[in-house]
Amino acid sequence: MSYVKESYEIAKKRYAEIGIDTDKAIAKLKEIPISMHCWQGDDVGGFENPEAGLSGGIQATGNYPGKARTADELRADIEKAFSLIPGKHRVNLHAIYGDFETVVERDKIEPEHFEKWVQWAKKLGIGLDFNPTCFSHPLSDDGLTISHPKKEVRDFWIRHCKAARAIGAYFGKELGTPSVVNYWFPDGMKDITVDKYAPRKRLMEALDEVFSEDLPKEYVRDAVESKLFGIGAESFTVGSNEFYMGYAATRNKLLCLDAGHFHPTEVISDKLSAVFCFVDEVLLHVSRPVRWDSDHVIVLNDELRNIAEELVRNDFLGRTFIGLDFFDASINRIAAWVIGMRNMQKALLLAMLEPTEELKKLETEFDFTSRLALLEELKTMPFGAVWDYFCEINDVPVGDKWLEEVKNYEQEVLLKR
Ligand code: RNT
Ligand code: ZN
Repeated sequence: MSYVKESYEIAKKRYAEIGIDTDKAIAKLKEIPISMHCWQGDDVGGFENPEAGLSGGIQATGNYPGKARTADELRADIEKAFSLIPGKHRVNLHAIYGDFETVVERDKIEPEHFEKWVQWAKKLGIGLDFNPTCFSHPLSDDGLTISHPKKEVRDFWIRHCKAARAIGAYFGKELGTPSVVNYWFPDGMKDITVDKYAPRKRLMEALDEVFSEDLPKEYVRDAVESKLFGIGAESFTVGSNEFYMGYAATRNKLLCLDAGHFHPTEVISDKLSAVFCFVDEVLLHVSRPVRWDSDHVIVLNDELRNIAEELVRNDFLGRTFIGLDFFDASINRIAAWVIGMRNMQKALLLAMLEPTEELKKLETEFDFTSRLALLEELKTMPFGAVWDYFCEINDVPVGDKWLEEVKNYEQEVLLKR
């Protein structure tokens, strides 16, 4: 018996003492797909126009070598990352990541530009999610896109969003699993804004137009994503949290909560139980805010654990689509994916290894002493042994062994680009 299995057997007994079945927890964890965002692989550059840079209130910093320059390279990198992450997951694409042979305007993108992604997803047996790209474009230079005062500009972005939605529906139909299409717009203003109502009304009307066609839920789900501020849009954001909370609730859309899009002491873990009172389904953009940046690689910190706890404790997993959203160009990009994906899974597993019913009972009995004592004792339970075993039985490296593989791939593939 390997020491991983041996440690697991002991851990299993320890958890059994507090009424937790570790075999059940790891079986459940295996069934939770996480949508891995393609854009960590190339710093949100895309393949529409290799010369164009990232703009629109978001910024990738760093110049670590080896980023994917083509869709084929990106697919190879994603496969490498997936080979180091336990379970089966999904890939989240942006509209600028098509296999374009010539320059295709954003309002002219078609399913055919994403056919190669679909063939690839079929080969891997995974689902695909999608996003219109409403930044890094001449028609986003004013800082307003779909809420722009000029009708021609608004109409362009409406056409782009409709085209993206059709591609999502195509993914859903082809792959037999609904594609979550997420709409985020950088629209906002740098300085004191006089009229905040007009752009918000324009955003509302434009979105109603984007969603005017009824598409089957089995193919596509629409999600809307709020933000507090962006670089160059420090004073006003059209698509604020209140705006999209109201929009999602009244239009029966998914609300996308990005962990990096709120005031520094505000956390999405606390919002989930409120949002789920009024909205059926939620998309998560799990991310990590640091100062001005909302997109650092996620680490296993308190907030990540709290998000997972909320999902598990309240049985929200069936109503939640978990996606990641970060982009760090200063470290190996494949490692960034692997660290983030594995951390999300660790957080979920930790939450599944909690005796929630018992804790809830203590809380209803107002026995806050026992609640605190138990929560603190849980922190030193042998979680690591369960996680290692989960990796081992899912044929991915245990512990930091995955890093060796990333370093080899860096030598053999990334540094030759
Ligand atoms: C930006 C939003 C958005 C993007 C991606 C690339 O602040 O979080 O989700 O990060 O669409
Ligand atoms: Zn996001």
